[in-house]
Amino acid sequence: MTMINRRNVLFAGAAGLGAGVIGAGQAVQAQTAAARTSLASSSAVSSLIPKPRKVNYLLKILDTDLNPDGEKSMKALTVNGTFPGPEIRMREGEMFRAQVENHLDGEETSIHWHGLLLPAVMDGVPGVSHTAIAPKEILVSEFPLLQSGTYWYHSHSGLQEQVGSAGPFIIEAENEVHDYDRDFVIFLSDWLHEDVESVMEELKEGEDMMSGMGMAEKPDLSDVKYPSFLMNGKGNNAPWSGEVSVGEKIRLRIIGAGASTLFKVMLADHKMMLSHVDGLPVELLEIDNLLIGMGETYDVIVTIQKPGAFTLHAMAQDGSGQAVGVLHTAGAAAVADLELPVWGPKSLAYSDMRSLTSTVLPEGPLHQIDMTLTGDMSKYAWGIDGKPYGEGENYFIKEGERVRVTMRNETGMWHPMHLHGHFFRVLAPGADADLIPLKHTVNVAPKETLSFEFIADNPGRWIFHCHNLYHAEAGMGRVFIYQI
Ligand SMILES: [Cu+2]
Repeated sequence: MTMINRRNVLFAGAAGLGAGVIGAGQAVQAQTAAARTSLASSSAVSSLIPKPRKVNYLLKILDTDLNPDGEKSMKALTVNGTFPGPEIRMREGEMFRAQVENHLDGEETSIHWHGLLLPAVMDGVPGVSHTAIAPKEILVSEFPLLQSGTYWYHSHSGLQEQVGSAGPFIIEAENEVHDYDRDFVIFLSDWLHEDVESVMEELKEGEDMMSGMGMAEKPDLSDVKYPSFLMNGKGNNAPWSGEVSVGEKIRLRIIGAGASTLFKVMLADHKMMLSHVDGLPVELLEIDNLLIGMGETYDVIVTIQKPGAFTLHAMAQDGSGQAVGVLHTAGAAAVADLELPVWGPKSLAYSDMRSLTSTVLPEGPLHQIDMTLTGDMSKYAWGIDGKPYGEGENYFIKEGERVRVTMRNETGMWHPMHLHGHFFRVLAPGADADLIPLKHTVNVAPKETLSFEFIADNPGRWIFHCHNLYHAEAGMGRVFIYQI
């Protein structure tokens, strides 16, 4: 009591007298006490703020020899020595930290977190969000997980994704909407028996030969003829399998990780209930099969109907082959049926999918962007509006705008167009306009015109590109740049 009274008196006296020497000293003392108080209280508060669990993943990009189909050992580029790379499994709301190390010999690399809502500088795209990771260098990224669902990661440097630099990224939901007992990740990819750079060269060389011969544009289902398709990194010589029980509800987290292959997927003897689209939950929808483009993810829930072994078929869209896996009950041999299946009548369409709540965008100024997806197999000059990435105009948008993009695909191929850092509404004809599910990748069919819209709410620079790796490498991409 005595101390406080004396200090108050002295302080009051100093204030009354002006900046006297003694008074000033006392004032400093008082301010220091106040600062201590406020520091003490802020640390008391911060100790009350819940700290999200932070998990670090050490991801080493390595030169590795792989032989996933048992036919030929190939020089691959892996994350931690395996293909697919390690499964990242986190929970919604946690902090994700990745330490990506480039152990390659003289080659740059990168890792992009596909479908994640993150700060632009963490997006992992050389030349857009940051510079490439040089040999012997480390890039640390850290961001909170604002969403849940099935995603993946892959290199965003050249053609590295084709040769193994990719893996699943699963974020379990705080509150799961749809009931299931267990999940399996189904990572679908295509695999080469020749050097990927020479495949790209062959595609480009086809150009001169074909244009020289005056060949007209032909319909194209695929760019590259693949010797093998893989499910969870396994070929048909030793397919992936998972053991299940009758009555069990199995969630299949299907990831379209082909470099240039769309897959048609079905499970023998079972209907599939579509449950999630590009990571996010949707209304359950019963289907027989679905087409998944590069960069898309679909989750389906299947209820195991009877004892036995059931082949999960993922046929390359051009019919040139399939990846297979087996769900089997105990005691049933995990033997895959390598015949192509009867697909069943109900195929998934964008217009069928319904989100759980309205996705109608808030009112706001509309920024319309029109683009034409251009190119053909004979010239192999894929681009937008006839120009490749780096030559065409980028798209300048402003935070808060409602952006609508209309893509006119004048080519004979599918283009799964992927926008980083955002989810959008695909304005598919016939869709329930209120309940259009949010996606980050939209598969545009040959000769189709399709629009999507989103609110510009994640400032920075974001790449938008075809997720056919060879089309992207040839130049089918642009950057969305937020202007201030
Ligand atoms: Cu494309």
